[in-house]
Amino acid sequence: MYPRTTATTTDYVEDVSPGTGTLPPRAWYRASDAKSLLLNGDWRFRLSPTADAEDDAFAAPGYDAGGWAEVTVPGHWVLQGDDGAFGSPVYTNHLYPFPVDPPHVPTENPTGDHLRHFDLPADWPADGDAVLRFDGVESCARVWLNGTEVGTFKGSRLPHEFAVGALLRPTGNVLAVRVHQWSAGSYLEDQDQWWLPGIFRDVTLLHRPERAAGDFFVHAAYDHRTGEGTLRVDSEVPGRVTVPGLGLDLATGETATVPVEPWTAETPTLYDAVLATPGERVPLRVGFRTVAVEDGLLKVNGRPLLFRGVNRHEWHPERGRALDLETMRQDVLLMKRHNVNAVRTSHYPPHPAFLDLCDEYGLWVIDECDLETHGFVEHDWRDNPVDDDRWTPALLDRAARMVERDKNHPSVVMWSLGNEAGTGRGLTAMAEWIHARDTSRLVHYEGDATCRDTDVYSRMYPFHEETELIGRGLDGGTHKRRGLPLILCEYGHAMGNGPGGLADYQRLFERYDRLQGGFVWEWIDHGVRHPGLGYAYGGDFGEELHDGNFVCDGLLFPDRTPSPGLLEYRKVIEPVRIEGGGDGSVRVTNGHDFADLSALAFTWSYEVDGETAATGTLALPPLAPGESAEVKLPEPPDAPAGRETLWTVRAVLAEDTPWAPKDHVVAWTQLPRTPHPAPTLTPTARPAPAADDRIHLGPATFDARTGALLTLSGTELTGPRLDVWRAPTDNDEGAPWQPDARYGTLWRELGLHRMRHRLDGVRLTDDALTVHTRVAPAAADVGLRTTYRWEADGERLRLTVAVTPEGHWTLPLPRLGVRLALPEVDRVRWYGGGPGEAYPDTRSASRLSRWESSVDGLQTPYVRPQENGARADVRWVELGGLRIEGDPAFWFTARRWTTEHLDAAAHLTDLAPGDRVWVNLDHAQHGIGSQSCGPGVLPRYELRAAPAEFSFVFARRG
Ligand code: IPT
Repeated sequence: MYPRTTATTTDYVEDVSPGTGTLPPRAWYRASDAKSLLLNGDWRFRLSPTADAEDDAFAAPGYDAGGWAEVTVPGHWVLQGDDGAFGSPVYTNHLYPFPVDPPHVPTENPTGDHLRHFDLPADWPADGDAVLRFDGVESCARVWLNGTEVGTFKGSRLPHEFAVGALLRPTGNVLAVRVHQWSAGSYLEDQDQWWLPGIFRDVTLLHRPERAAGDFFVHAAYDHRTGEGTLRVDSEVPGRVTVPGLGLDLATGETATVPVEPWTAETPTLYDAVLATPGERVPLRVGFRTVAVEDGLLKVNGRPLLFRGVNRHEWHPERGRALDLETMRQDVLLMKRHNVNAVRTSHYPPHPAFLDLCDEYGLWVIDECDLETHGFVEHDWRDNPVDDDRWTPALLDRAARMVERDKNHPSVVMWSLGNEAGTGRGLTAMAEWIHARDTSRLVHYEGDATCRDTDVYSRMYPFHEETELIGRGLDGGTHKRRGLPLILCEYGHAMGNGPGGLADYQRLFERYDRLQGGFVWEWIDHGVRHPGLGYAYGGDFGEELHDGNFVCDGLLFPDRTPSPGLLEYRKVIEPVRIEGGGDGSVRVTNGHDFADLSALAFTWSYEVDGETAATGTLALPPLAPGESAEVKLPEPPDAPAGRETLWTVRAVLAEDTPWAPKDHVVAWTQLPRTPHPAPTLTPTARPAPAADDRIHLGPATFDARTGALLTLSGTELTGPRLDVWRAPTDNDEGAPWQPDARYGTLWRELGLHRMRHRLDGVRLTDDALTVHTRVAPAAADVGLRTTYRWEADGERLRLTVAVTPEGHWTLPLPRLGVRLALPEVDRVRWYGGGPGEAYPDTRSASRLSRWESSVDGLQTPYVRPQENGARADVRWVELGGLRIEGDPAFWFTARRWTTEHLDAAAHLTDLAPGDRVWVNLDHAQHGIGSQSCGPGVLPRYELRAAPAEFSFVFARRG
């Protein structure tokens, strides 16, 4: 390095050390009887293009920042300037958006000077000390109070505290914080997310009375054999611990064993307690539980767990990673309501209040350290900081800041060293430090294939086949690994339409004890609200390097509306299994790990042609976890012959809970009784050529030359004709690194988006009009011989489509059916699967009933537009004056733009409704899979080109 000539020192920015002047990390708690002052709000703000553009004069009392802009703290400045006045977000998955030369960062290093004036409240005690706490600043900060520098720090999603009592004044305090976007710390924070600089979590001034609580560690174990909990609170400052609910009053460091209700994610019993030191009373909530790996299984309180998890990044479409408490609570409530029981805090410790919510509502947590060095994979992991001793202090600092902050949460059952950081001595050092500091939890790290440093075997995105092999213990691996359970820390990539194949994973998890579930990637789309684009993703801010919409791969849309993927996941992981039992009965299995079924009520409804004919309740014994029972359904009421009948059985909440009201559906199933009869039509009408080059057949007219349907019951139509194309989904497109076939590309190469329709003949017989065609793409020697046979009675028209593939088809088809266009459609009513979309491998949540929607309401707003909105198992649909019945049941899709428009759109705002509604009636669909980062469509969900015949009966809506 050459000495710099500027007056300002910025050496700390590229220094690998974690910082200077900070206090040792300690347990976090929301509040105590000690005074505190939240310094969130409007701060004065000045942005500079480099780290050293400005000196530190701004930090001195009396500095006039009147001309500065303002930002809201907590916040990211790049999300706050008007029209990018403060720069813009940058999205890369794993590429560093700067040259890789650790620990150096670019000269262009956006630097935000933040200024806040504050007075102490009148009742602020004169004695004692004070601590200034930053809960999260990206990526490097230098802090002054009243003109005196107190220190610097890195570790964006970790707390940092400074002792500032000696610097405080009753009034006119000046807090100055200089934040650099890039620092040595950026090399450790290469997570797949937006790069978003700023003070994005709370800033708090805490009064520290004489002999206030320092660090403390609540040890609260549960012995399932005795039903007793053992409590010991180790405290840096000695004091007493009281737990009124347990009649406990003990000294810190003292152990007490008493009967307790254990804490589990299903039964999150917390005991209010107080830690009282001479100077402070800290309210605690104690949850008793014991985590261990025993007999090769991850157990809590002696019972194996099954994770039904999600990976959660912190995200808000306007505020980025600056989340308020209500948004955090919304996440927790949404998880609980969707049967999610676990969260991996990918890929950094969350706002600490989130963990309070996990304790309170009940979620298992893998708390992950703020560490990822994924970009080094591009350079064969050369210079990877986790394998370079110079960086080890920074890694240990990160591990300690996480563990010390979060160690008193019963919800946290595992510490994760980080994500995608390769392997190295630094990781081992972290694991050793954590194991020594906290013997009550397990250590996780997916990158450790040998499990040398870890207590569970963890994988991301293994295919079903391999997952099954691991379940059967046939995967080999080190001696240690063979004795460990598997969790999938990431699977089911929820990018765009999908993920498909979740039910297939769940079946494996439930079959093999060693498979203890997983965490879907990921909870929420990180779309940024954008005036012109709806939601922006990578590249929308003109980034030089970016990874497009790979940042939108969540089970929630950016506004937290559940996507069909979440509804599918909820159904797949429901903790109660309801199946058809023997003759007229239903078999219920309690799939919880801890709770019996006493919180649930069971109801049945008997449905005739999709309408409820009778309802009632079922009495079930309060089954213990793992137990099953069969209960008889009542004698069904009489239904006229020729009607489809079925039972829907539901498990609902018997009472209001903290996370959902009474009657919330936790699990359900449908048990068919009598099938839907196929529509019948006796062809009585004769095709009649007319003078106007038209053929009349029953209620329809056709073009005599082409055989194309022109009108039906007076309504003008375009089509129907064969359609095999869909706007490729993110999973069709696949990830660039996938070794397997990626159909989005292969389909386009073959030309399935530009099929040509050759007319081979129009034939009239006594009772039918038959149109012979061959449908094939230019340049290809494969095709689909397709005949359309039209028959009618006086009022209804039947189309029978017969398809015979010709040539050697190596690719599956995206879909197989017909497409037609109708004039404006108002409401759509159907009897079939709903309410939401479904595809062959994402159809668990599709429930047979009668449904109604607008056309717009049928669309699923994937941030990057793509195939969506199909309804499965449709018996009939009514739209635009028509009623269409299928034989067999069909898939139905309707939208106000064509598939080609959908395919061309990059954002939702590119989709402009036309004057017609485009309807696909599909005999079959290709599955969805998870190939945007994981396995493709499983063979049983592929749509292989094969001879097929299907028909539709069209009539005027009654
Ligand atoms: C995996 C990452 O851990 C996660 O952060 C995210 O990027 C995910 O992929 C894809 O969205 S890493 C990948 C190489 C499997």
